Parts: sequence; C-alpha cells; structure tokens
Amino acid sequence: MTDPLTPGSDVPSARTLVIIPTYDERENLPGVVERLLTAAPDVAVLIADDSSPDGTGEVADRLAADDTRGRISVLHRTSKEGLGAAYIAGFRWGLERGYTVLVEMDADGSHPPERLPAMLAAVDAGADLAIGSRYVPGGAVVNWPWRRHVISRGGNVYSRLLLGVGIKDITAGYRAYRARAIAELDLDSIESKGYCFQIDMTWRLLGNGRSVVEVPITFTERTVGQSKMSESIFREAAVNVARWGWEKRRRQLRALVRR
Ligand SMILES: Nc1nc2c(ncn2[C@@H]2O[C@H](COP(=O)(O)OP(=O)(O)OP(=O)(O)O)[C@@H](O)[C@H]2O)c(=O)[nH]1
Ligand SMILES: [Mg+2]
Repeated sequence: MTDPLTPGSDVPSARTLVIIPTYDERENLPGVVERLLTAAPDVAVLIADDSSPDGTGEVADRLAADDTRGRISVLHRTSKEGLGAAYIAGFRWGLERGYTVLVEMDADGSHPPERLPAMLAAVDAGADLAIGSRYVPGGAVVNWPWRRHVISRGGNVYSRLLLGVGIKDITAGYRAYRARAIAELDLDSIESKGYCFQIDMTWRLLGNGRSVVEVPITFTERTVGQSKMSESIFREAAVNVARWGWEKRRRQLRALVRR
C-alpha cells in the first residue's frame, strides 16, 4: 500500500541500503559517498570498514556525523576478513533493520553511483538481482591494462562455460539485490572471500529460481589507493567455480540415471 506522505514508498527501492566495504580507502571514500548521495539522495549508506590502518574508519565516522539527514552508518569490524565477510555482515545489518533492497558498491570509484537509479529501477520492475554489468551492450571498462581485461573476460567465459549460465558479467561487484532473495540464503555457509563471493551469490540466487538482469555500466579503474586483487583471490574463484560446475553436472547425471 502506498504511504501518502512518501511518494513511491510502495516500491522496494524506497528502503535501499548501499553497503560500501572499505580497506584503506581514506582518499576515495568521501568522493564516492558524495557522488552516491547526489545521484540517489534517499538511500541509506553503510560503510563496512575492517579497521583500515590508514584511518578510513575515522573518515567514515566523520562523514556519518556530518550528514545532517543521518543517512550514513559505519560498521567497524575488528580485522581484515575479505570482501565477502564484510558484505555478509552488512547484509545482516540491513536485513535486521528492514531494508528491502541491499546494494553492493566499491569505495574506489570504479562503480558509478550515477547508474544506481537504473539498477534500482530494474529491481522495482521485478528483478531479484540487478548486476551493474561491463559486458552487455552499453557497458564498458576504462583504464585497465590488457592483463586485467584478459583476467576479467577469461573469468567470465570460464564461469559461463562451467556453470552453464548466460550472465555476461558474473564477477561484477556492483549489484542491487531484493533483500528477500538474500534473506532466504544460509549466509553462514558462504565462505567465498574475494570476487568469487560475487559468483557464489549469483549461483545461489539462480539455484533458488531468482531472476537476474544486467544493467550496463562504465567501470573505471581506481586512480588512488591499492587494489586488493591477489593470486589467492583468483585461485579461490577458479577452484570453486570448477567444483560448483562439477556438482551441477553430477546432479544432472544422477537425475538421468534414475529416470
Ligand atoms: N571491509 C573490507 N573491504 C575490503 C576488503 N578487501 C577489499 N575491500 C574493499 O572492497 C572494494 C573492492 O576492492 P578492490 O581492491 O577495489 O578490489 P577489486 O575492485 O576487485 O580490484 P581492482 O579492480 O584492482 O581495484 C574496495 O572498496 C575495497 O576497499 C576487506 O578485506 N575488507
Ligand atoms: Mg576496485
């Protein structure tokens, strides 16, 4: 039912929480939050900081204190546990407070906040997950060396082939989820840490029959701060995707034999 005081409050995106995980993003965070709240002034923001040595947590506290509308909260976590764990803590925080859309966004400026309204519109139109995608028509990547293109494209082709799904940018980290689709997951069982977390989440949603759409975005590589991409993050994704693909084939084979 529509709340007469808040136009449009009957759509899921009327209660959106944007979760921004941070580790050493002191220089990037204020600009990203400002762009976000300009592009989408009615969202709430949760900064999930893993006790960054560079003082990002204090920068986040200051941003929260300065926002006269009280839209910004900070989750101070005690140790660096990876992107996946920070998002899971953020999801729990958002679900407990009744948010109906949960958004993942990096703090390094790679994910354009200006595209968030289009992603939220996709969820309001019925999608359970709207992925901000680099690899659908209209999407792009700016400022990547050729090696990063190869790794990212290769990771997507690998995942598409092994998992048998049609999603073009399954590793993307810019996402808007219908909160209900996350609430039905067993969050405790998600162990993926790096960008494998994104594949893991997508795979689980698809397994639950949830709908996924891709909304084109232009991804711009960070210009400030250090990337946290590492070989172990890459390996985690390669091994897990192969395992999930194998488990799927085994299930299909078993079903065939039983017939
Ligand atoms: N809380 C928390 N945030 C993290 C952790 N690792 C990375 N992040 C944040 O997650 C976001 C993505 O990390 P990036 O280093 O940009 O990784 P990436 O986007 O996969 O790699 P690049 O494209 O090279 O930048 C950024 O906002 C990071 O600050 C972590 O262990 N804990
Ligand atoms: Mg990045």
